[in-house]
Amino acid sequence: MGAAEERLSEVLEAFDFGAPVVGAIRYGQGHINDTFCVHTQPEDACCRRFILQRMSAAAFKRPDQLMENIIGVTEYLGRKIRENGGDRSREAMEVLRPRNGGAFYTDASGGAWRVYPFVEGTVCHQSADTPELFAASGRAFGRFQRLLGDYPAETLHETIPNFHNTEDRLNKFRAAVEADALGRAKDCGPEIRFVLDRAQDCSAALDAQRAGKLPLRVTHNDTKLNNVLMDGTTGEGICVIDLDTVMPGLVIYDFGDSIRFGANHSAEDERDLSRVNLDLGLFEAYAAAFLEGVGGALTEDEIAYLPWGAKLMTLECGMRFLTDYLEGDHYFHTSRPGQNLDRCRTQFKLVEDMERCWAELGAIVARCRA
Ligand code: ADP
Ligand code: GN1
Ligand code: MG
Repeated sequence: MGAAEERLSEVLEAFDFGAPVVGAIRYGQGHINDTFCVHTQPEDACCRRFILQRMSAAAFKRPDQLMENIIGVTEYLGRKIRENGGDRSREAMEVLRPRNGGAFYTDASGGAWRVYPFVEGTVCHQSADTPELFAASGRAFGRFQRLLGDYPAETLHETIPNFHNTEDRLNKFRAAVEADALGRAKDCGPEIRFVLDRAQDCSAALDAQRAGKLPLRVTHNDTKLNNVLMDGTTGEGICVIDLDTVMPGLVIYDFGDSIRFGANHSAEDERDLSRVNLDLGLFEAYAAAFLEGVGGALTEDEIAYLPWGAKLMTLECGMRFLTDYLEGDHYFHTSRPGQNLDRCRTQFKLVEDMERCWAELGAIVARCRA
């Protein structure tokens, strides 16, 4: 498909931004889509910005279905936010349709592009420097969950089939080790063993779901700290973004993915593993705030399984990074060789920390519930 930059001028022409475009630059730190910030200059107002994204063809096979989900969810959230007296333009994403009237634009080489107005006055954090900040993200993701509590789940397309099916992720991982397409398996023997030693764990949430303990809800499924925009002045969580994977799922996935990314003080690709440590204070701050945001909607079993959500999302994500490393880094964006293996190692270090503090994680969740 080629570099996204090569298509930019064609794509910028396809949208009416309401004012002349001054420029478009690469933006953000997402691992999946090609994201640009578009600057426009209205005649009698200050610069207006937009987010322009080429949706990842490796991740999303059906951009039409993906955008149908996003339009459905953003319009629904918009209505709810207005009903609650909120500010629709800041608290929910909005899709700016291309001139041809569809939900997205397909470029001459088949790339699928969409535009959102930039949510101004917000900050996107890459790490949770304080418990207050992390708690604010937890309240926002919890509220997101609550607002979508009545969303008609059956209308949502599965944008990535089996996205958090950890058993399926394990099978795909085993296949990648078996194929060893680039001869990289020899560099990651301990990491491969780490996963195989935890094969049983990969069924923990699915077993509970099959036993009727964990209900399907409409979940975000990608609740990293950098997928929520925080108010630049008050620090509160304003707008949940990156809605590509809003699908039916388990609430423990949304809790767990936030913990995986945010409840430590190191980067996801940190090479010095002595710096990668689960922070129980951050875990507690997030758990309390997430439960507050959800507002009493969770069952006892869902709350009891929150630590499993944290461990499973971390193990699964490490396994996904390792699978991508073995397959030649075709899914997650990388900026240096070995980055996916480094990412995998940080995740497994956090899994070890969770295993060591397992009883404490349960006690913290019980405390937050009380
Ligand atoms: P990816 O799936 O690649 O992670 P995201 O949709 O999360 O892509 O976007 C990447 C980054 O772009 C976000 O982390 C955020 O910094 C920024 N971003 C996305 N949408 C908006 C928006 N509407 N307003 C402001 N910033 C945004
Ligand atoms: C990706 O899109 P982004 O960067 O917010 C990925 C998540 C992973 C995460 C790891 C659609 O999230 O599932 O947990 O990277 N998103 C998709 O950082 O695969
Ligand atoms: Mg993102």
